[in-house]
Amino acid sequence: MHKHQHRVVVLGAGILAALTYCGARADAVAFWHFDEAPGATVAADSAGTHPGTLFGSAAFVAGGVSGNALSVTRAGNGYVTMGDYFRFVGGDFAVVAWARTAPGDQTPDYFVLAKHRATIQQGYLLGVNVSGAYGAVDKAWFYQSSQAGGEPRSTTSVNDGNWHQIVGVYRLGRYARIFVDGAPYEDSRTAVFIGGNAASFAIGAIDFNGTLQGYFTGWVDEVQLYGHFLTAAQVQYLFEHPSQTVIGPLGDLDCNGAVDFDDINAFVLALSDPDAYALVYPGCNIARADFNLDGAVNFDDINPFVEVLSE
Ligand SMILES: [Ca+2]
Ligand SMILES: [Ca+2]
Repeated sequence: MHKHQHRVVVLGAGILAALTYCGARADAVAFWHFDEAPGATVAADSAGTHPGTLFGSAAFVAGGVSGNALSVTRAGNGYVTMGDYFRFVGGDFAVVAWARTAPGDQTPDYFVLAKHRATIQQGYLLGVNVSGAYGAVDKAWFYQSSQAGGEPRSTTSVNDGNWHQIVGVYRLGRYARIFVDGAPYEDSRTAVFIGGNAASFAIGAIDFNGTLQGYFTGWVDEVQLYGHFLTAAQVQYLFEHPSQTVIGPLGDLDCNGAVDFDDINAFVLALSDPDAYALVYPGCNIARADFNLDGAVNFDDINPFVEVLSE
């Protein structure tokens, strides 16, 4: 690894000019803005092909973190479901949501989003407050098919009545992390293998043996799913730009779906000779080398790239 790091720095010194790219493509697999008008019953997916259907008390309301938002109540069995998609078994993924509760609401078993069948250790979810031995009062947590205690928990309290960005990032064989309101991450746990299940993916509900039940009272907005990890800088960017998306996975410069040492040569080529990079890796997005998200691929991206490889 030291040898590889050395090569990055030395070959990177050959850069003559910084490359500026444009038109970065959105790589989210799903994105629900919940900007529909009050009275509508379907939430459009602006990034993919999985609209959500509103049930019970679920409704579009004004006052979201960006445009309108989704309002649900547990008493009214309100939730939105997209069906059995987004299992994210055997790979990296990230879930991004904005949520808001009434001030001081410590009701247990609040689920902002979930792909989980109750009582079976599989799937994933973003929770608020406690749920059995999982989670913590006032805090957000990211369930990753682990036993209690294996779920990263936020340090920030998220039930103060304000909007909070809650992000779970999962890297297979590495870590599961939770972010609240941008970078840095607030907790990190060893990744557990995500167990697949047939539960419907839902906002504000979890599955009980095939039947969804509303388990959140509050507001949810700008929910995004990614089939790759997000960096802390990307989470921070989304915190500052809730209605936008980011690309990824950053660092996969040879476009084989993994971010590892095999990307070092391609990264060096992207930095030193963008035209040659485009020829060698046709169809690959060179913006995956822009780790600090400043619109340029240059020296400043080397250290964050090395960090992603090593952590
Ligand atoms: Ca919105
Ligand atoms: Ca950059």
